Amino acid sequence: MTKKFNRTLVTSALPYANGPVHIGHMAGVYIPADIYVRYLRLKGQEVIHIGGSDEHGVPITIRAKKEGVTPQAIVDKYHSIIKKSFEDFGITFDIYSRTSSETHRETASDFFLKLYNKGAFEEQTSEQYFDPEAQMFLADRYIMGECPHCGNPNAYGDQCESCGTSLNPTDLKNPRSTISGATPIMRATKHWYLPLDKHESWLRQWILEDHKEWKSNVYGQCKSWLDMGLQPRAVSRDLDWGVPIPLPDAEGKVLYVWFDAPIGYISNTIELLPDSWEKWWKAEDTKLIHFIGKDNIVFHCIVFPAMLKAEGSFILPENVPANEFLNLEGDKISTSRNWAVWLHEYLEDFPGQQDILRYVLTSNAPETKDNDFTWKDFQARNNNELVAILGNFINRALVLTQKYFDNKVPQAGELTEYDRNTLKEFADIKGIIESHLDTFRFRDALKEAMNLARIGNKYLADTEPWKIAKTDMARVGTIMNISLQITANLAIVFEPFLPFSVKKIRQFINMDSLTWEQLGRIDLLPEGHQLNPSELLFAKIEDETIEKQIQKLLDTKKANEGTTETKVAPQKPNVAFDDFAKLDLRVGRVLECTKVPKADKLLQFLIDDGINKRTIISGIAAWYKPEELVGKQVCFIANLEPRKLRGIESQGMLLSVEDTDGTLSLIQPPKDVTPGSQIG
Ligand code: B3M
Ligand code: ZN
Repeated sequence: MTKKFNRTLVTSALPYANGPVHIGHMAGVYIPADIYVRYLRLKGQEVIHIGGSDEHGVPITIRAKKEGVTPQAIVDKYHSIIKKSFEDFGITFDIYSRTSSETHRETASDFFLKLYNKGAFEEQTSEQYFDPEAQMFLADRYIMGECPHCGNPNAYGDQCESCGTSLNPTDLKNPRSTISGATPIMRATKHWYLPLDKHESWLRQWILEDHKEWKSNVYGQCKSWLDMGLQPRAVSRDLDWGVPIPLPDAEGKVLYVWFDAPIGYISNTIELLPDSWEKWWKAEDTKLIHFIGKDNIVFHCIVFPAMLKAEGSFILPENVPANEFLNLEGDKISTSRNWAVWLHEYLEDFPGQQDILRYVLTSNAPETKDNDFTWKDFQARNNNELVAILGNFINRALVLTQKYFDNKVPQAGELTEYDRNTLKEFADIKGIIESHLDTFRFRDALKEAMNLARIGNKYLADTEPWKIAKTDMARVGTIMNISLQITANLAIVFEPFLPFSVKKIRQFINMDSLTWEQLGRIDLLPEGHQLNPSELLFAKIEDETIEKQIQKLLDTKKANEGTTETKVAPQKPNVAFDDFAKLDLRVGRVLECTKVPKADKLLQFLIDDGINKRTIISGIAAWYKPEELVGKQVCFIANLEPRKLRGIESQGMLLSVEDTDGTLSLIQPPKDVTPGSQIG
C-alpha cells in the first residue's frame, strides 16, 4: 500500500543545551536533514523543518551545579551558541525554538493530561533513593558508589564508566548522594508509566511488517527491542527542573525529559504555525520524517509513536533515517574529553569554509556504519574533489567565456557525437540522484552530483577549447555553451549540499531562479545571457593548515592524560587479605641480564635474592638494554610457581608498571636495600 503524501514534516533531534555542537551531530543529524529539506524545497514541495534545543533533563542540572549557576543560565547560554552554529552552517530550520518555552510547557502538560485522562498510564509506587540532608529524591546520576562488577568506587547510579556496565542505583555498594555526600535512604514515591508492553503488538506490525523499507540499522535495532519484549517506562521523575506534572498529588515531580522532548517537535510547530499546525501533525497526507542519531532510535521508533498512538489524533512517522556515529581520528567523539571538532572553532580556523565541512561530512557520513573523520581526508577531499573537479570546471567555464565571449553565453552550433554522448550521460543522472535522495542515501547522491562535475571537467579537458580558439570560434562557442549549461545544472544539483558555493555560482551565472525540475536540461542559460565576474570557488588546503589541526588534537590528548577519563584499566575484584598475604614479594639485585635468543620481548635475569641466585624471565626487552640493568635492584614475586618460557625455567616474576599507552617500566626500590628484603 503506497500512501499519497502532500506535504513533509521534517524534524531534527533536539540537541541538549548543555554544550555546543560538533561535527558528529552535524554528520549524524543536521546536515542530512538540511539536504533533504533543501531538496524538497527545490522541488517546490510543501515542507517544514522543525528544530530546537532540548533544555530539560538531569545532565543540565548537573552541569549547572558544577558551574554554580542555574539550569536556566546553562540552557540560555548553549541554546544561543547552538542556534548560531546552525545558522552559520546554513542548516535551514523553519523554526529553532526551545523546550523551556511557555508554548512547550503548555503543550507537553496538555499532552500528559490527555493521556492521563484516557487512562493511558499506569501508576506505580516504588522505593527510590532519597537524600535525607538535601530532602530530595535522587536521579540515578546523583548517586555514586562502588560498582558491583569491577569495584570502581566512583560508579554512577545508571552506569559504571570504568567497566561500562549499566546499573540500577540499588546495585551500587556504599551508595552516596553527590549532592550532600549523605547516604541515601529508601523512600516510597509514585510515578506514571507508559505501558509499552501493551503497545507491543501494534508496534510489531507497524515497524516489522509495514516498514520493512526502514534503514537496516534502524529496523534491526527496533526488532531487537521488540524481540526482547517491551516494559512499562516511567514518564515522570522526582526533579525540580522540567515540565511540572499537572496533577494535584505530584509536587516535586516533572515529566521525564524523554517524554517532553519529542513533544517539543509539536510545540515548536505550534509556535511556528499557531493556526495551521494541526494539518502538519494530524493529516494523513503529511509525511513525518525524524532525523536522529542511533542512540535515539528507541525513543523515536517505539516510545514517541506509542505516545502519539495513545493520544489518538496524531500521525506516526513515515521514516526515521537514523545515522550511526562519526568518530574523530579513530576515537569516539567525547564532549567531556574535548575530543571533537566544535563548529564554532572550525569557523574560527576556516572562516567562510562551511561548504568544505558540509561536503566532507556528507561524503563520509555514517549512514550505515560508524565512520571516521580525519583531517587528512578533509584535506584530500577538498583538494582532489572540490578544488580539482568542481571548482576547476566551473572556473574554467566562466573564465573562458569571459575571455572569448565578453562574458555572454555564446551560441551553440551543431553538436558533435561527443557532445551528444556527454549530454546523454549527464541527463541520466537526475533520476539516479533523486532515487538516492528519496531514500536518504545522501552520500551516494553527493557522489553522483560530483560525477556531473566530473563529466564537465572531462568535457573541457577533452575538447580543449583554448587550442581551437584561433581557428574555430564557432566550435569554441558550442563547447562553452554546453559547459555553461552544465554549470547551471551544477548550480541546481549542489544546492542541497553546498548552499554557500551554489549561491556564488548563481551570482556568477546571473541566474537565481533555478528549480530541481530543470535539472538535466541544456537550455537553462539563453544565448546572449550576460554573466557576472567570477572568482575561485575553492582553494587548496596546505599541509601546514592540516598539521595545525592535528597538533591541536594531539594537545588535547596530552591534556587528557592523567585525568580519570583516560583508558585506565578497570579495578579487579577484591581479594581477601589472607590471599594477599600468601604472596612473597621481595627485592633482589640483578647479577646478570641477557637477551633470550629468538625472543625479542624477553630478557633473562640472574637475581641475587639474598638467599640464593635465581633465574627470572621478563617480557620487558623493548624498554631496557640488558647491560643497563646489571647491578640494579628490582622487585619480584618470590613464590610464584616456576614456569618455563622458551625452554628456560623462570623462578618468579619481576614487577613492572604498564602505563596507559602500554609502556613498561620496572619497579625499583627508592633506595638500595639488602637483597631479600620483603615488600608489604
Ligand atoms: N536531546 C538526545 C540527544 O541530543 C536528545 C534528543 C531529543 S530529540 C526529541 O542525543
Ligand atoms: Zn564497573
